[in-house]
Formats: sequence, C-alpha cells, structure tokens
Amino acid sequence: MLSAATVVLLAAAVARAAEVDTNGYIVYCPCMGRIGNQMEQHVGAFHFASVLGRTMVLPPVVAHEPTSTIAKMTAFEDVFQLAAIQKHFKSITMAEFQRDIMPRIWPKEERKVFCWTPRKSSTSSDDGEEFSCRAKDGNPFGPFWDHVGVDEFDQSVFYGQTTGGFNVGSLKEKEKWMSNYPPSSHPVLAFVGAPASFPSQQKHWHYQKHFRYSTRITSKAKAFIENRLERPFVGIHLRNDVDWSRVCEHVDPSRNLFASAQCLGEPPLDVSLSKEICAPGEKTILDQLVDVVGRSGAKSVFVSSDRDHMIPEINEALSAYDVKAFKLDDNDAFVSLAILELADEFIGNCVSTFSSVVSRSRSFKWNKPKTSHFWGYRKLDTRPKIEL
Ligand code: GFB
Repeated sequence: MLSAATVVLLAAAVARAAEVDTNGYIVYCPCMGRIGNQMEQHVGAFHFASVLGRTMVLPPVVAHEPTSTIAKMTAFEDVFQLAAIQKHFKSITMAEFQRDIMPRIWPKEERKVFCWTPRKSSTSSDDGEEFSCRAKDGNPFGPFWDHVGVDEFDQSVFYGQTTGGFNVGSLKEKEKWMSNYPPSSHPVLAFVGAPASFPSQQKHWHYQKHFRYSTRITSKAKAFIENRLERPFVGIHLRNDVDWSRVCEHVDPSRNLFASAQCLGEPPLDVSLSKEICAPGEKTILDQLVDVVGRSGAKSVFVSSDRDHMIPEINEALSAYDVKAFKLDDNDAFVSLAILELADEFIGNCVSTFSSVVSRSRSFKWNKPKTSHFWGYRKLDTRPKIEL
C-alpha cells in the first residue's frame, strides 16, 4: 500500500512528465556521418531550437557498425549527462517524447516532415513520389524514424521555399520560421537531417561545453588516466583509416575542408590547407610530438586512433625522454574523446570532426581553456622550451 505522500509525489511526477511545451518541439535525425559529424551539427541545432524557443527532443547517437546494415541508436542520455544539457536547453529524452508528448500533439495523421527541397530516391528512379522528403528512405533514415515510432509521414514540408535555412541569428530569419510554422499549427518540427549547417559555425562552438559525457564514460576515462598515464600527458588523435586518405586526396589549399576552420579559421585563410595537415606522415607526427613533449615536460602520451596507434614508433621516438605511449584496450571512441579533452596537451587532426569535438571541448568546457595543436600546422605557441 502506497503512503499518501508517495501518491502525491507520483501524481506530481506524472503531471510534470505530461506537461506539453506550447512553444513546440524539434526532432531530427543526426543522419549525416559519425560522432564528429553529428556533434558538428548538434551545436548548431541546439542553437536553432533555443532561438525558436522550442524543446529539443534529444537525438540518439547514430552508429554504423561493420557487422550490421542497420544503424544502431544509442540513447542520448547513455552518452551525455542529461542534467548538464537540461540546465541550459529546454530538452526531453526521446523516450519521454514518445511516451508523454507524441500521442497527444503529434498523432499519426498529422505528422509532417521537414526538408530543404524534395529528396531524390536513393533506391529507385520512380518519380511517383517526386515531391517528398523521402524521410525514411535508406539507412540510417528508415531505422531512425522506426526508432522514434513513426511508420510514415503524412506530408513533406520544403522549408527552403519559405525560409533562409537555419541561420536564425537575425530577427528576420527567426520571424520567417515563427510565421510560417507557428507552434499552434506545427507543434513538432521534425527534420530529415539536423537543422544546422555543416561544418559548424564558429559562433556556435561554445555550445560544446554543455555536452558532458555520462558518468559511465567519464569514470572510465578518469580511471584510465589515473591507472595508466602519468601527468602531465599529451593526448593525440591519429585519424589514419583508409577512408581518411581518400578524403585527403581532395584537399584544396584555398578552401576549408570539414572541420579545418578549427586550426585555419574562417576564410580568407592565412595558412593553406595541405595534405600534410590532413594526413600527416610519420615524420611530421613524431617530430611534432617530440616537440610538444619537450615543451610541456610531459611524462606520458595517450594515443587515440581509428586504425594505427603507432605505439612502437612513438615509444622509440620518445625513448630519450623516458616517456611511453598508451592506448585503450577496447578503443572506445567516447572514452577516448573524454581522455583527450582532459589531456594537458592535445595534438589533433585539423580536418577531422572527431578532433574538433575535442578542440571545442578544450576551448569551452573548462574554467581555464586548454589549447590544442594540430598535425602539420605550425602555429605553435610561444612558450619557452622546457629543458629536460
Ligand atoms: O567522428 P567522425 O564523423 O569524424 O567519423 P571525421 C570518424 C569515425 O571514425 C568516428 C572513428 O566517429 C569513430 O567511429 N574514429 C575516428 C575513431 N578516430 C577515432 C579514434 O581516435 N578512436 C576511435 N575509437 N574511433 C569523417 C566522417 O570523419 O570522415 C565522414 O564523419 C566521412 O562521414 C569522412 O566518413 C571520411 O570527420 O574524422
């Protein structure tokens, strides 16, 4: 038998859970790329939701595993701390949205989906559905909306015809969204992709500070640092799987590529983007690492990589300093990111968005910002070299 006090508390919790935000909701599929690409877009999407005053439905992390043709969805709250996000953004978990909100304000026959322009079919040339967002067409689009619990959408809305996109910094652009799609008639803005630009805009980078890793991830990262590394330590990111070398073949010296604004800044670029910045060779990596270890007096190195961690090569290069390199046994990507953001020094790949998650975190998450260095990019800080 429940006590009267428990019944009151339960009733209050149910009432709270069922409260509908009359300013509306935003749901989107982080359907482009992997962790880094998704984070690039989250920072802009959270800005967009804040400006429109809508509640963000926290999207899952979408992962593509080699053993499956269907993307895997991991709940946002399994990766990030809810409290840290909810302190700054009106937001609810996907599970809460599905359970408490969806049945009340987004019934089956009223589900619209938003895209910039009609999307072409990825699987057939039929044009029967020419003017559609084809929101569930392909992977991870189909699995994502299945995960949300949407069998099909009733209507596609092409917001490119009515708005200038997500650049809602100006009042005029915000007004376009508010007047074309007010919460009263559009309680849920459901997007085929993130409502944000890719790569992220520098003015939104500070939002990264609210994405704090879950206790499970943070405690694994801290335990690794405590048990295996000696401070001060240098964290490095080596993005060297085969997909990456293909990306770096397309480097254009005069233009940014993916996340390269993190070291080169916005155009016009002072330093040209080069293949060596994108895919640094062994000599560049070892020379630069020895340099940063020497300058910082580091006592160990943490290596994060998607393929070759170069542990033997690094240990040999650093043997004179008696400094050793370490990697995670399970190569967990989120634990790696958490370790890199806590490193005393960090050397990342300027083009990779996986590295940009770390550099943004280091710049904005801590009271005292931590600097980042980038392979092949020689704008090293001017602190005096520490003699060993
Ligand atoms: O994060 P991400 O979008 O960054 O994609 P890029 C790279 C993925 O590779 C990560 C894995 O999400 C991880 O799954 N990965 C990369 C790593 N570096 C590491 C690492 O140090 N440790 C671990 N454990 N995993 C872009 C893609 O990658 O590369 C684009 O997002 C496209 O979609 C392009 O595929 C070729 O910006 O580096």
